[in-house]
Formats: sequence, C-alpha cells, structure tokens
Amino acid sequence: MTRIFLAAGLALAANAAAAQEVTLKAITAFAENTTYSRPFERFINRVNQDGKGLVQINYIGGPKAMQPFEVGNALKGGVVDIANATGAFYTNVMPESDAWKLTERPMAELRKNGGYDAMAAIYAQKMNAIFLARLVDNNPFHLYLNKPISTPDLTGLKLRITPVYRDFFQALGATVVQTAPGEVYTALERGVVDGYGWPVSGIFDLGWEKVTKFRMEPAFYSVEVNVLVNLDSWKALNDAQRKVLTDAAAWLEGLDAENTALIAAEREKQTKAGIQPIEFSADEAKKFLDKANEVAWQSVIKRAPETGAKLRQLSGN
Ligand code: 173
Repeated sequence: MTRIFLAAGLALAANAAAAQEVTLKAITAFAENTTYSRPFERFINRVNQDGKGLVQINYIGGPKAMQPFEVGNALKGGVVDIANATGAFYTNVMPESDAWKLTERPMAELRKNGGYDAMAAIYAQKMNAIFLARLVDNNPFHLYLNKPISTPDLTGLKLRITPVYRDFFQALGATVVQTAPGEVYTALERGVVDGYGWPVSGIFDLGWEKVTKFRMEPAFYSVEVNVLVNLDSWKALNDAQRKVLTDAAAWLEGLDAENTALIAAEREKQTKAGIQPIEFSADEAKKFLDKANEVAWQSVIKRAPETGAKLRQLSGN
C-alpha cells in the first residue's frame, strides 16, 4: 500500500518537473499600447491566461527598453525570446524580411501555397527564429507631406523613411533619412523633413496629426507586423507549451480582418484633423503603384538573389 502511494507520488513529481512553467521574455519594436503593439499585447494576455502552469510571457515593453532596429538582432541572439516587429526593422539580419510588404495574398493562403514555408526556412536559417504569426495585414502605407505636390515626383523633398520606403521614394527623386518612429514628431516639428512614410493607421498615437498637412494617395504596399520566437527558446518548449503559443497566434491572425473597418475610421479621423488628401489621375496613380512594386522587388532580389525571385512568384505579384 505504502509503496504504491510512493510510486504514484514520484510519478506526479516527474510530471510536474517536465511541465514546469517557463517564462519567455518579450519585446516590441513599437511604442507600448499603440496601434502596432496592441495586437501583440492581446496575444500576450491570451498566452498568460491559457498558459497558466505551462508558459508565461514577461513583457519588457517597447523602444524605451530597446532600439526598434535592434530588436531583430536581440531576438536572433536570444537576448529576448519573443519579439513583435516589422520586417523592415530587421533587414540588417534578414534582407528578405522586407518582402512581406509586397504580399498580395492573405496569410491563410500563403500558409497553404508554400509562401509561408519559403519564408519560414529563411527565418530559421538567417534569424534563428520561428515566424509565429502575422499580426497586421490588410493595412497599406502612405506618404504624408507638409509641402503640396502636383505630380508624383518627389524631387527636392527630404523624407523620413525606413527600409519599407527607401528605394521607392529615392526612385521618385526624394532625399531620405531613416529614423525610428519615436523621432518622427521632432523631425517634422523642426522641419528637418518635409514628410514621412507611415501606414494609414497610427498617426494619432504619437500626435503626428499636429505636424502633418497632407496625405498622398494612393496607398501602397501592405503593412506587416509579426511575432517571432527565438528558435532555441522554441526548441526548449514542450508540445503543450508550444500549443499555447500557436493557438494564441492563430486566433489573432484570424482576427486581422477586423482591421478593414478601422481603416475607414482612421481616414475619416485624419480628414477631421485637417489632413488633406493629395490625389492624382488614375493613370498617374497606376504608374505610381507599378513603380512601387517594381522598385521594391528589384531591391529584394538584388539583396537576396538566391531567394528573392522565388518569393516574388509565391507572393502573387
Ligand atoms: O514607417 C515605419 O516605421 C515602418 O516601416 C512601419 C512598418 C510597419 C508598421 C508601422 C510602421
């Protein structure tokens, strides 16, 4: 009798050790509680609820804790276990990451047609990372300006960029300066730049509506923000722990369609804040978009000749 109880007790202890709760350290490349961190914060809350006794996330926060352009390196090296970032912020680690902005197919399709798998292989190889989920899709970029223009020619303008916009704005004649989002307000206020690239959503988060006059149409590319997990941290998890993460990721990736309605509201809000659209003829707009895509693909292919052409084929354009 005693012996049976003892054996059962030992088995329980062994199980408890195997399923010991793991805490993962998380960082975001965007300011906390702003448009492009919020989906990640929802993801964290869900993991911390569902993962009790299995896996928990310790959220260190955003750019106050780490420079946005350093997040990719920190994730790769295991300084953090989980990161919320956009591909443009870590092209220094993986040049192909910026190609996400060129996808014209939804994630659900890319997960089936081999597009996701092709990217996942590059993440494993170059970034030591698992691409867990795309938390922002269905959201385009714009050029915001403080000087009016009458044709899509950016000659003479100095614009704030990230790798998302660099080659395209330069191809249209602009001079560019790269800054993290946290420096945009001051650059505009001081007139250091005449405009900036940014998605359709989020300019109110850091008060940029106060220093923005125009939004150029049409919108271009597709914003992507993604959750990455360091590959070593991932391998150290058991199946139950991984399932908490993948379930939360799939849930959030599925909710992204909600954003389409929010975009209309965001444009309305910009109009109310006095930001005027600058529009061109249908013909000029088409040329502008064709050029946006062509320049960006050429740049991906040039920086990653071995994978770029294949990614273009899988992306749908
Ligand atoms: O403009 C940026 O900082 C940028 O590249 C970006 C990308 C995704 C979401 C928000 C901003």
